[in-house]
Amino acid sequence: MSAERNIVILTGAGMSAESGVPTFRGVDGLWEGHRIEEVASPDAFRRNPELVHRFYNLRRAALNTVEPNAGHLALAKLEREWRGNFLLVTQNVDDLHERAGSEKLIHMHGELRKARCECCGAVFPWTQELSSGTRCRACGEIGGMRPHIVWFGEMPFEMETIMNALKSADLFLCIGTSGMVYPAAGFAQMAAQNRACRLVEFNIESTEISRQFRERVIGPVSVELPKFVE
Ligand code: BV8
Repeated sequence: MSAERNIVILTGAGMSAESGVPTFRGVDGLWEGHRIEEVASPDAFRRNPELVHRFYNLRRAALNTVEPNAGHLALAKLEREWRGNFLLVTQNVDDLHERAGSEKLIHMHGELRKARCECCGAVFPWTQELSSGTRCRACGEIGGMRPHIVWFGEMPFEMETIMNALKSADLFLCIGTSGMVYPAAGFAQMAAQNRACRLVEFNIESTEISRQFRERVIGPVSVELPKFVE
């Protein structure tokens, strides 16, 4: 592996595509005829909570039918063998990285397998359905429970930790993301401010941010990541 010391990895929906988790733009960003940006938003939740609950209940249930792929396993192996600072930031809300063994992991857009109470702020591991009638186990209120997911217009989680890691990264891997959603789409530019940082993009096609990478690996993550990690 490389001589670099501090690695930051960003993954997107392309990481889980070969596990059977549909990407966002692969279905041209539509779900049951709705634009995903319209469903994954606080306004949509206020307007039609049951539509939004259904969107996430279906995706949460689907997690029981998918498995990590060789790309997830390669990143977990890289973390075990890495001697410097290691941080894996995922935009994905599935649990495939942790099921593959990744530990130094930030879910910047939240997690399908967690729920949050808007009344008291408590966050719970969550595997079953959520609805407007779900009572909060902490404060007992009904109507405040929501998916612990970052919607469009909401601040992603642990941004300070991510920014600090990017500032000192000398290796940045950008994997399976179309580079269309900010602030994640701006991470390559931030890493590149350290001129000594090596940036590598892994994707099956060109993206909105490909021009920011001197190194690009074209191919599916399940093939290319195990080769890169060897
Ligand atoms: C924020 C959780 C501010 C939900 C998600 C106008 C211009 C610029 C920015 C904006 C703008 N208007 C609004 C914004 C900001 C907005 C944004 O960026 N909008 C976009 C649409 C323009 N961003 C936000 O709102 C963010 N918050 O800015 O907050 C703020 C500041 C202060 C205080 C308060 C607030 C929040 C964004 C988070 C939204 N939530 N996820 C859910 O999942 O249901 S985003 C969601 O979409 C995903 O998490 C993911 O991040 C994104 C999809 O992107 P990708 O992961 O890249 O997936 P995609 O399908 O697009 O691409 C897949 C790629 O994989 C492809 O390139 C494909 O080629 C590749 N691939 C496929 N198969 C493989 C593969 N690669 C390798 N191997 C394979 N086998």
